[in-house]
Amino acid sequence: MNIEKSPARTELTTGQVTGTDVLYSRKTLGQLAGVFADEAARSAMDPDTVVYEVLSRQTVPEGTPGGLFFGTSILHPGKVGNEYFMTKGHFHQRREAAEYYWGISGTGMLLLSDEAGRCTAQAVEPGSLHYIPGFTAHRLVNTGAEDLVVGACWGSDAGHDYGALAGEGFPVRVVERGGRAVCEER
Ligand code: M6P
Ligand code: ZN
Repeated sequence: MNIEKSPARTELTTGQVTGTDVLYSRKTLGQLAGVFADEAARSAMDPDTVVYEVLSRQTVPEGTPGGLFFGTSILHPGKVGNEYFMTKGHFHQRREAAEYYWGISGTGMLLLSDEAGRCTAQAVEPGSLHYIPGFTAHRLVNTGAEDLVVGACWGSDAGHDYGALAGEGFPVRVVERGGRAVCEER
């Protein structure tokens, strides 16, 4: 039997994903209206500023039961007002679907919120491993001066529900106070 070369790669130090079925997406400040607390500060910034990029490998169509997706999020350093750059964050459409995140480089926080709005924060650093249980919204925050690079693996039928966070958002925000990152509850 022929031993095949793997059809895709992930670089362990950079999180880059290459090969077949790799998708790329990015979110700019202009696409993140309503996500940061200080909307005036956000709209005064260059809307083309890239906040984060996502590389993912999706070998089956979105929604396929039982499959897995693999991805890397690259969250750039920065702030809107005193709030650190962060991902939009989401619940899964299929609420019970869990996910793994792991830190590749940089430092930050993973915010987790259950459906009752009970929030916890986990420190993200190279090698940190984060099990995100079902029924739990998740968002990454870059509190460092370099890119925060985080790997992810989630179910192909998990889906994304951004709407549930669109109103009040996460019950906690990560802001800089006196030169350090603090989590402030609403
Ligand atoms: C990770 C995964 C993806 C997610 C991406 C960006 O790579 O959780 O499913 O889309 O982060 O996060 P968000 O969808 O919250 O913008
Ligand atoms: Zn997810």
